[in-house]
Amino acid sequence: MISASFFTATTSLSDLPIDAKPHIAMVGRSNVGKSSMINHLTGQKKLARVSADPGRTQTINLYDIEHRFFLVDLPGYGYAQTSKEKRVMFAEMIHEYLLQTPQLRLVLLIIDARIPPTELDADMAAWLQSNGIPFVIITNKMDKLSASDAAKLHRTLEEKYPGVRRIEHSITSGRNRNEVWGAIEAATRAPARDMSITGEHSWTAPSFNVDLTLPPEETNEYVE
Ligand SMILES: Nc1nc2c(ncn2[C@@H]2O[C@H](COP(=O)(O)OP(=O)(O)O)[C@@H](O)[C@H]2O)c(=O)[nH]1
Ligand SMILES: [Mg+2]
Repeated sequence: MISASFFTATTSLSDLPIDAKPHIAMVGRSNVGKSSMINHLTGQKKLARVSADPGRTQTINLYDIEHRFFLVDLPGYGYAQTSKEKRVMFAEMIHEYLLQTPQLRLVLLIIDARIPPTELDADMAAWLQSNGIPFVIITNKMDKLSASDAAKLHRTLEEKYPGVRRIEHSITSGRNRNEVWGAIEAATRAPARDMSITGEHSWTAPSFNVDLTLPPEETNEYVE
């Protein structure tokens, strides 16, 4: 078992811990599976609140993982039922967090495999790229896709995001859970962000070719 616990929920960057523990953040549209991902990765079904009605997470939520690093659940973007003011506020909060958190090592950009990448997803990917923030694209809910649709999605994403690492993922089937852990673990070992440089290419992307540190019995054992 991985020891994981809720650490804090806040809307203000000044409330975030100032220690050096790395942050790994999840971004993506509402309902894409960010909170589920935290539960799935930690094997604790009730750690993060998963909801049938989207747009619930309105704070920056930190989860402490083995006192080594934080998984960070950010508010989802693009949920139409949220008021315009709130959407703008969330977007500002997310951008501010991503730009100003020295401990941030990696963003998991989670997209819904069933829905072709939306404009908001594309905007987020472009924004991360232009700010030199390392990210991987996780196509979640792959269990909902036929083999031919999966092949189509693969081609679309290859074209749209050349050179960006992608992980095909499903919480329901447990597919590639270890690969996500591998990316996270590698990122936690990457050098700290240099906050003195801003703008394009300010930050060296962590390398991902690091072995998993999880014991083998942890592999894909999650069942819903
Ligand atoms: N079929 C399927 N459903 C998923 C998967 N991941 C998440 N879900 C469901 O998607 C819904 C939204 O999940 P949630 O984690 O609350 O999304 P969030 O808004 O991004 O935090 C929930 O009903 C989850 O059970 C997956 O891989 N496959
Ligand atoms: Mg959520």
